Order: sequence, then structure tokens, then C-alpha cells
Amino acid sequence: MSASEELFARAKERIPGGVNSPVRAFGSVGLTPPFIARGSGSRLWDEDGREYIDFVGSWGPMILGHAHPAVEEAVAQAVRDGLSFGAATRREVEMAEMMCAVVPGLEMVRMVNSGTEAVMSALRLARGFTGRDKIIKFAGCYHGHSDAMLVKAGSGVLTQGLPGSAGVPAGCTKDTLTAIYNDLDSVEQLLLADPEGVAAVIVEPVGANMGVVPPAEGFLAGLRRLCDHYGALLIFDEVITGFRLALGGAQQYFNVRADLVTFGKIIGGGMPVGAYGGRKEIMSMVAPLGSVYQAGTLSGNPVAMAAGLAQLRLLKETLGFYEALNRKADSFFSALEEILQASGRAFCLNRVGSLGCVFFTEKPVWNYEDAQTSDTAAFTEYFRRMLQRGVYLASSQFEAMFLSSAHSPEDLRRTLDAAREALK
Ligand code: KE4
Repeated sequence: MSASEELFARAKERIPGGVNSPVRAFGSVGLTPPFIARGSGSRLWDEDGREYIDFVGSWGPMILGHAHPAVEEAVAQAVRDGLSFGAATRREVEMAEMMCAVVPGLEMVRMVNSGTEAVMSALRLARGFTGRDKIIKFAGCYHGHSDAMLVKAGSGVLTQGLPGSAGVPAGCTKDTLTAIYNDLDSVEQLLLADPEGVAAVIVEPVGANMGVVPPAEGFLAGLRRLCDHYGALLIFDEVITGFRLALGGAQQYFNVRADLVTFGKIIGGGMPVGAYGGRKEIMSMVAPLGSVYQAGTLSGNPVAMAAGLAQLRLLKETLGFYEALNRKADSFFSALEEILQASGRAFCLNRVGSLGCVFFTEKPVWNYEDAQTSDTAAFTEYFRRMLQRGVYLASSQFEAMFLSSAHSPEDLRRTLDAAREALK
């Protein structure tokens, strides 16, 4: 029995499914998940000493690779001064100033401890600011596990949201409506049905939880126009795209402004951090300044801020960081596309910046329904063969590949060789 198998057996005794987040269980690929002992740069090592080239990067945070010396040193320094005070600290001010300096339209920001919390809080704020109850989301977009966001995907565009999880009362999702990604008419239909009733439209500016699905030309700008016309707030959920596509995130990359933006992942440098923010007029409604309550014992935790600040400073101060990362990713995905073409397989490869995903379908993938035409058995076989060749991909068709500045030309060459073999 391998160390991972032994640990997984023990884990399943005391942790639901043996994991602290479902996707880690490798359920959709039917394998024992490697238990990771350590990471460095682009590499991971499991408890059996097996080495992998990592394209999950903790689902996005590790854009500089694992155990970056500057991030680790900042954490070590912060730890020596104490881990948590439940009091205001200098680093929280520096973090808020740093984010507002580089994210378009961000005048105020509140730190929380996860992307889920950031979205939950932003939705409450949008409802408080507009005095309206309805929220529009998109089938295939994931915004964390707060009740209002756990609606059955695509349960009829005009019907009320039905709970997508046990334990979510119908009342929590009745005001959550589901539109079709890249389909502005499906959004306008919902707005027309209740022109004064929609508080916000929340969207992943790049769908990255149904595999990677780019916004079609004009989609995001169209959402901006519809929200302006109907008085709803536009919320960009940038938990993945924030500080990923560009320093200013998707707002900069696509040049479309949101009213509220949620963050997570990269801003924590690997530590538990989320945030939400926007213009002062809206953020001033958040307690203790305003009447929208939101709180958190470990929000703005000094050690987490130290990690996040160190990572964001490097992203901000490394000249041409995003141009280099996105150029590297573009050439990698283009080479992968050629290998897929040569394999004769039906595939659709979607990529935006350093995010990418291979679907095994002959259809172009522009929304959740398209993504579901992918042959998940073929994906599973591809995943297994890549893992056997030391390439650690997301263990589900409906996730993304994340490239980092730590992926070397050798890493990418080895990965392409593995893909050539795996697709035979
Ligand atoms: P967290 O609560 O997991 O920090 O963030 C929730 C969230 C919100 N918004 C977007 C766009 C997200 O992608 C996420 C979380 N992403 C998943 C990966 N696709 C997290 C991985 C997991 O659930 O373990």
C-alpha cells in the first residue's frame, strides 16, 4: 500500500470523503489522490516521493510557484511577531492600498477569509445598496458555497432558482436566477421579467469552473450596458481572474468596469484570504460604516497579509510579468493544440492568458451546455496517463490548467512530450 493510499484510508475515517474540499478526492477520475508532502517552484512531491509538474497551483493562488523565497521570508518574519491579534494592523492598510492602487475602480476593499465569503458578502452588499433581492448568475459559473449560490445549474432560465445542494432551503435560492453564459438575451429576459427587482448580475469574467470558457466578444460590455439600463450592480467574481490575467485583473484585461469585484486565491499568496471591493459609494454601506453587516475573526490576518503582500508586490514590481507569463502560456497552449490536432481526437482547447483547458468534444465550448458535451471518460483517461507521466492536472474536466512563472521551458517541453504519449 502506498503512503497516499494509507493516508487516504485513514482520512476517510475522520474527514468526509477523506478531503477538506470535494474536488481533491479525485472522485471524477477514480484514483487515490496523491497526498502532497511539499512543493517548490513548479514541482510537487507526494508522500511516496513521486515528483510532479504542477498545473493546479492550489487552484490558482501559486502564480509564482510553490515556496517562493520572498513569500516564505515575509511569512516567517510575520510569524515571529505573533499570528493573530483580532485588531487593526499596518499590513491590512498596506494590502488595501496596494489593491486599490492597481485594480481599476477599486476605491475601498474589505478582507475576508475565502472566495466564498467574498462573494457572499458582495451579494449582501449589492442587495443592501439597491434594496432589491434578485441575483442573476450563470449556469456553469461557480462562486463558492454560500446558500444563494448553490442553485441547480440551468434549471430553466425563467424559473426561480432551485436548491442545487441538500440543506439549502428553497427560500435561499428563490431569488437566484440562472442565465446562459455568453448569451445576453438570456440575461435581458430575466431583467425584463422584473425590471426593478434585480440587485446584481454576478459573473466569472472568464468561466473557469466549467472548464475554461472565454467571454464572447461584447459579452462583458453587454452585461455592463444591461446593468446600467436596469439599475443592477455588475459583480465580477475575480477569485480566479484577479491578479491572474493582468495586475488589474479582468477589468483591465477586457477593459470593462464592474461595480463590485470579489477576490481570493492569488491575493493570499497561498494563505486563506478573500476580499471584495468597489467604489466608496457602495462600500460605505459595509459595517461599521454602514448598515450591511459582515465580520470575521481572522479577516486581514497579519500572516496571511504578509504572504499576500509579498506575492502582489512581486507581481507589481516584476517588469513585464504578465506579458511574459501570458506569452509563455500562449506558446504552450498552441503547441498542445498541434499535438491534439495530430492525435486525431475530437477536442476543443480554450485558453485565456495563463488559464487553459482541453475539452474532448468536436463542438466549440462557449457555455455550460457545450462543456457538458465533452467526453469525460476520454478526459479521465488523458488525466490518468498524464499523472502517470508526472504531470499533475486538475482532476476534473470542469476545472482549469494554471500556468505560473515557475514553469520552465523544460517543464513545458516535458509536459508536451507526455501529452503526445498520453494521446496516442
Ligand atoms: P473559495 O471559497 O474556495 O476560496 O472560493 C470560492 C470561489 C469563488 N469564485 C470562483 C470563481 C472560484 O473559482 C472559487 C473556488 N474555485 C475552486 C476551483 N475551481 C476552488 C477549489 C475547491 O473547491 O477546492
